[in-house]
Amino acid sequence: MWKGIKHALLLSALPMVMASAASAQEVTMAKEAKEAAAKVYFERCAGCHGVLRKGATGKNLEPAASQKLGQARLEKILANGTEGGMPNFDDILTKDEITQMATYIQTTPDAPPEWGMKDMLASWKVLVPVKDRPTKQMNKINLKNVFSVTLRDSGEVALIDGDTKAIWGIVKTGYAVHISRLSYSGRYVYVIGRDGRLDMIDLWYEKPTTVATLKTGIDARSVDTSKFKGYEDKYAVVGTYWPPQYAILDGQTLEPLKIVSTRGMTVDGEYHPEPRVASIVSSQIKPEWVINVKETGMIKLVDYSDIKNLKEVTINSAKFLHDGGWDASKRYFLVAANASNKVAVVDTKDGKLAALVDTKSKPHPGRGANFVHPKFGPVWATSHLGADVISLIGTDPAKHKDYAWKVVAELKNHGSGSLFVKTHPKSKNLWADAPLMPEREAAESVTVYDIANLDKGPEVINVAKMANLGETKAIQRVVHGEYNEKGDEIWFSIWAGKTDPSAIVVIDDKTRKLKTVIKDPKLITPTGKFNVYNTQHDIY
Ligand code: DHE
Repeated sequence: MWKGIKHALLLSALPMVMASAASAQEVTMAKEAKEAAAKVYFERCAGCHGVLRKGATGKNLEPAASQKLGQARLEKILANGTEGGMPNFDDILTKDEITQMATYIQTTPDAPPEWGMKDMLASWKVLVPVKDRPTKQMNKINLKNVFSVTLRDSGEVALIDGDTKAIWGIVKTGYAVHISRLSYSGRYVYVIGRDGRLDMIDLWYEKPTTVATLKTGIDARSVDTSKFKGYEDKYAVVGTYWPPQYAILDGQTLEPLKIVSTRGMTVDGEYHPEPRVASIVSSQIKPEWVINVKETGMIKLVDYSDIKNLKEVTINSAKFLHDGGWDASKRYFLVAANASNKVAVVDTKDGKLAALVDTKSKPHPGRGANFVHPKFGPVWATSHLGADVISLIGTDPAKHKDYAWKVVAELKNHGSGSLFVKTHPKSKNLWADAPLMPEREAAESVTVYDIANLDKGPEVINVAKMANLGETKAIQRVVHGEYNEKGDEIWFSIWAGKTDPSAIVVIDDKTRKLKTVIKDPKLITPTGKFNVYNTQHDIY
């Protein structure tokens, strides 16, 4: 029954999995209340705590753990959040929803159904066959400077012309759509929804047009494409949270070709039933994807040159793997193992773990930020969910051996609760947000450093004020900096409530002054922004 519904997850009617601990009491809820809470849990909580509530970025919420905290304490945590990065939900959920959720997480979790090849094939639609698609670009847009912008709560992406700042098109996508990635050629945008729906948008039409769609699972976060010479635009790969697996797809039509389960043993040697696929990146030096499995702490190097006889190298790292990016040379991939307070470094040339680097609490880099430090040489930066620190890690073992794979400097961020850092090869600035801070001023601001003069300290800029949207009850969280193609503008999203006005603030990178504010009633809860050229070429 999960198959037909995208996000109304009717957990209560499914068979129970085993009770998690003998000490836990059986907490029950009325069917309707449980269904409503299960839906909210899936939409708001499962990402961090897992469908089976075994914990990852968030804590274990199986009954034995949650019942120890008890109803009143759980309600308080849900309403106010915690210093450890759990957001406050009092401006998102009603009081009743918070009460229900506190009860729901004391009940026994239920396992959703599987999603295999038959389900995928039944959901697969090629809306425009390859032979009927344009053979040349049919619009005059500078495609390299288009931004695919997640409109989180409307389940859409806005394709914005980065030159004119006009919305070129708005395309319906999956539920609470998460990220966009580009085909090697830059022609196709692949957009993954949290409900596992993948949409493939062709930028060669007069208006951006969805040419194929596929439901890849029930819960998903990541997608990428094949980028190695000879495989350009050939494959796409999607990682799902539920079921825990990845699927290799035809890059032109999204036909599912192969599904690989990620269930198995953790780095501690224990079986995990829900090892979710977190970030995926595509190598340009080998026909290979780096697939990061959150709960097991295993990093898979998947060779796609022969998908019938698929070769996987499995690298032990640390738990729980989340997001990450390439170093400037694109040989090393750095990924946050956020619950271990570490960044794992994979050497994709040698197919080995290069290092596990200790960081402050819960690193969260997005794709990170690469620049040349005046003293330490090439470094990659991450900010943190659990600390007001931006860590710089040396990435050049050839010429700066003493600094490689060490935190060489820690810069102060204006808050913890940070999600993304950003710079650009042509920029002199390093930016960091802190949207999950419970305090309005911090969540609405960003920190910016002059890379050549880091000792000078940061400037903290209130970006929400620049947008001038007026007062809203919800915090106008400033999230996810993304550069334009030239690297002379940085764009930030203003992420408030679903019915609040939203905007994208475009800042002149050189002067750090407002350039323009993109406002439109159709820009509903913009969050991630993916510049075509920078995403296509992994520039960050
Ligand atoms: Fe994300 C990237 C998972 C919540 C915005 N997010 C990622 C990636 C993963 C992930 C695994 C890496 C994908 C890749 O590179 O292949 N995100 C999760 C969660 O599990 C989590 C914590 C909870 C959830 O329920 O989903 C979560 N993420 C959020 C948000 O609430 C954010 C801030 C707003 C939104 O739109 O949902 C958000 N996540 C993003 C963005 C990226 C991302 C913008 C891509 C960053 C980049 O620059 O590449």
